[in-house]
This record gives sequence, structure tokens and C-alpha cells, in this order.
Amino acid sequence: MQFQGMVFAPWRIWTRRSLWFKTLLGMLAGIALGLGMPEQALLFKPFGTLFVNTIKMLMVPLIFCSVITGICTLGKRHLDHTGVKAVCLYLGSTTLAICIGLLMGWLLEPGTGAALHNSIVFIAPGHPTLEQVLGDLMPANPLQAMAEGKVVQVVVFAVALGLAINAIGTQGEPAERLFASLAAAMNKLTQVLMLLAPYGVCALMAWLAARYGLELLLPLLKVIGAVYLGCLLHVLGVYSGMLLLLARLNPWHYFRSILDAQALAFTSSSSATTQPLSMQCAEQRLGVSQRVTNTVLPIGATINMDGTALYQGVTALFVAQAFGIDLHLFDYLTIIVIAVLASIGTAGAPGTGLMTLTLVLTSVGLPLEGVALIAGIDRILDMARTTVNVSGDILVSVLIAKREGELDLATYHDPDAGDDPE
Ligand code: DAS
Repeated sequence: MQFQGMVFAPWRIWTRRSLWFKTLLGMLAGIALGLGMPEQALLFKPFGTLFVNTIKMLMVPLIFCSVITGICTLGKRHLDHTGVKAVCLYLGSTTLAICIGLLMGWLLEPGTGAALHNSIVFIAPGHPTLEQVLGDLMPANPLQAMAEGKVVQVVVFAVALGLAINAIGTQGEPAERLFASLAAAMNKLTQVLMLLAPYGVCALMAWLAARYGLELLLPLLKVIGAVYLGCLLHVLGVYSGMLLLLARLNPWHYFRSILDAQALAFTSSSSATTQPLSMQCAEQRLGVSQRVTNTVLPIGATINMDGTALYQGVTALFVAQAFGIDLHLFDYLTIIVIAVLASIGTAGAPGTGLMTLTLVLTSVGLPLEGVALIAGIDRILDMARTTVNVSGDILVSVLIAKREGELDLATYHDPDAGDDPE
């Protein structure tokens, strides 16, 4: 019995480990295999391709149902002036975040030097004219757009259909329930199929490490640096600026009061898990009224993904640089639009940003092998981006409460003042 226990102990240890840890181990094992046994490692390529194709299979149905569900969820809130302000501020800060991500990717060039351009048979799409871009926005045939993976058209159709479902009121409820359950099913299927990630990432990294050696590691470390630096810039720069310019509030009190929520977001990598604490922080430590908290934060949880958008900006440029693909102005604009729209309805759960990254890459014709490259370090990036997502959720509730005269300034400036002295 003891011998059997020893034999199965490693398996039991492995299965108990969380997915992100296994994926990180898979990445390191793949790199070791590729460096140690390059000949044999090259045989792993088909398994890496299998993993990439799994991601491709999930992408369109997942984002189609998620965007529709997000639009319907927003519609159900019968957005009053507070809700409309929240949506505008959230989408505005997400747009700023993606721009900062693109700026960090452009300045730091994390992918330069990876030189993977001849690693896969990949034909970068030609760069369209303005007429072609505008003509291509609307799908002539939505099903064909899905079949061909034209994600910009899929997202445009999803937003239009979501708005239409809202517009028909009670008649749209069955459709709303259908897409909500499909979105839940697709999220479940994603969770199950992402169990393949450790093995797929290991196979892909083994093949790439066999081809490119240690040159691959430095770019991945640069991606981590660029995302963390960008997140820091966004939180300290943009959020401080918004507090000072839009609400004339001292940012210090905001940062001091949201540390607990940020810590939970960082360790859990889930803004949904953090939401109750976010609401508590907003009300009890920042003085936001219960009405604004209950209106604004659930909207933030549905559509606000500043950290995720910033990460998509950095990693999209990383992939383009690594595979030697030039991006043009329209590509940057497409990345911004898709990252903002994809944030609507993306679940606040660990790793969801990696799935929406597939959407951003596909929208500008970048290879999805880049997703498998990022998958190994994704949890490290997810911790930072979720912290920014949660910080942004709370920030907008403070800004709106201040503008609507529902911010208790005494609490904002000194949240511990009311605590019992002993
Ligand atoms: N982990 C997601 C969240 O909870 C963010 C992401 O995966 O990008 O917000």
C-alpha cells in the first residue's frame, strides 16, 4: 500500500496544483526539453499546434456570446444618468489603458530579438485602405464572418444584436437568457479545455526553444516588465490625474484606502472574487454612497478591464515584433477598438484576458502561436492586470460620487476617524 502511495504521490501533487502553476511549469519544462534534447523536442510541434487550434475553436463563440451578454446586462440596468456616466468613464479609462499598453510595447519592444518570424508558415495580411477598413466593418454575412474568424465583424454584429435584444424589451428575454447560458457554457468549456494549457505550452515552448534557444526567455521577461510598468503608470498617472482633474481629490487617500482590495485582486487574479471587498472599500473607506456603489461597481465588473486592455496592447506588439510583422495605424486603431469592445462582458475570472487576447491578435492578423507563448507567464501578468481592473472599478465610483455630491469627504480623507479608540 505504501509503495502504491509513493508511485502515485507525484501525480497527486501534480493534480492538486493550480492551472497557472502547471502552465508555468509546462513552459519551463518545454524550454528545458528544447535546450537539452532539441532533436526530440522538434517532434512536439503537432501538440503545440493542437493547443493553438483549441484556442482558435473557442475564440469566436466565446466572445460573441460574452459581448451580447454584456450588452444585455448593461441594458437591464436601465442606465440612469449615474450609470451612463459610469459607462463613459469606464470605457474612457479603458481606451487610455490600451493606448498606454501600445505605447509601452512600442517603446520597450519586448518582442524584438525573439526573431520567430520564420518559425511558422504565416502570411501577414496586406494593410487595407480606409475605404476597405470601413467597408469591412459590417459583416455581409455574420455566419461567414464567424466561419472566417473575422473578429471585428463578429464583435460589431454582437454589439448590434445585443442592443437590438435590449430594444425589444420582454420579447428579447428568451434571447438574452439563451446567450447568457451560452456564454456561461462557453466559459465552462474554456476552463475545461484550458486544462490542456500546461501540455500545449510545454510542447510549443519545447519546439521553439529547440529552434531559438535561450533567446526566447529574455523577450518573455521584457513582456512582464512592460506590462507591470504600464500598469503602474496607468494607476499612478492616469488615476491620480482623473482624481485631481475631475474631482479635485487628493489621490493619496484613494491609494491608501484600496490596498486591501488590490491585494486580494493581485493574489486571486479575479475581479469577481474581489468585488464584495471593492464595494466595502468604496463605501467604508472612501465614503462613496451606497446608491453610487451599488449602481457603479456592478457596471465596472461587467465592462471595465483597464489592466486587461493595457496587457493586450503590450502583448499584441510583443507578438508582432517577435514574428517580424509590421503594424500600421489602422492596426493600432483596430486593436484599441477591439480591446475596448472585448472588455464588455469579459468575465472577471483568472485567465479571461488570455482568451480575449486571441481576439485582438486575430483582428489584426497576428499568429495565435503568440497566445501560447504568453500562456506560460500569463498568471504573472494576470495578477497585475486584475489589480488595475479592480482599482479602476473603485476609482470611477469615487469620481461619480464626488460629482453627484454623494461622497463623504470626512471618510475619504480619514477612513479610520470613526473607528472605536480602544
Ligand atoms: N483575471 C481577470 C479579472 O478578474 C482579468 C484578466 O484575465 O485579464 O479581471
